[in-house]
Amino acid sequence: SQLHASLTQTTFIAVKPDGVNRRLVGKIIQRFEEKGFQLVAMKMIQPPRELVEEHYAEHKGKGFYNGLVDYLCGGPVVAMQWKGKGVIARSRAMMGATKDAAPGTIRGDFSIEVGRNLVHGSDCAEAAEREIKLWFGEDKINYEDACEKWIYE
Ligand code: RTP
Ligand code: MG
Repeated sequence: SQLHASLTQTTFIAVKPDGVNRRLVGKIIQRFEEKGFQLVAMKMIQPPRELVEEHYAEHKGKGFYNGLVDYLCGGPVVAMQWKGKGVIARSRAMMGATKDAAPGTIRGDFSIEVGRNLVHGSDCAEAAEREIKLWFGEDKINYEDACEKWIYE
């Protein structure tokens, strides 16, 4: 069905090292859960430099690139896959703009600097697919269709 198809949209969201070190992981996850999105995969890693360079390859050569890579591989990152209707665009809206994020958004409420902005989210379907492969590889975590058994005996 069309509803089922829309529910299969999945995005890559990461809590960056400032979010982890500021103890904001729970709060950030809670926002996406409360919205109605479903957490389908999560792991915490300190990403190797090569992974982060590839993740932000589109920004290579820009003035902020080296600092950006230092920042993201400078501590633990909580890497996640989130699923739901319109989750790619809607989670980006919930994160807030790159610059001067509005109050009510995660960045707008909890961060001041563009280079300490707590969260990453894929900006389109192609990026989501690429980033999920990059961060999770072939680890295919696919429990969502079987989750009823954790509610009903
Ligand atoms: P992200 O990829 O981390 O979700 O952030 P974004 O889409 O909102 O922003 P993007 O343009 O992809 O930039 C990636 C990260 O680079 C830093 N940045 N600094 N100084 C600057 O002008 C500048 N522009 C971007 C931010 O940390 C941004 O999250
Ligand atoms: Mg981006």
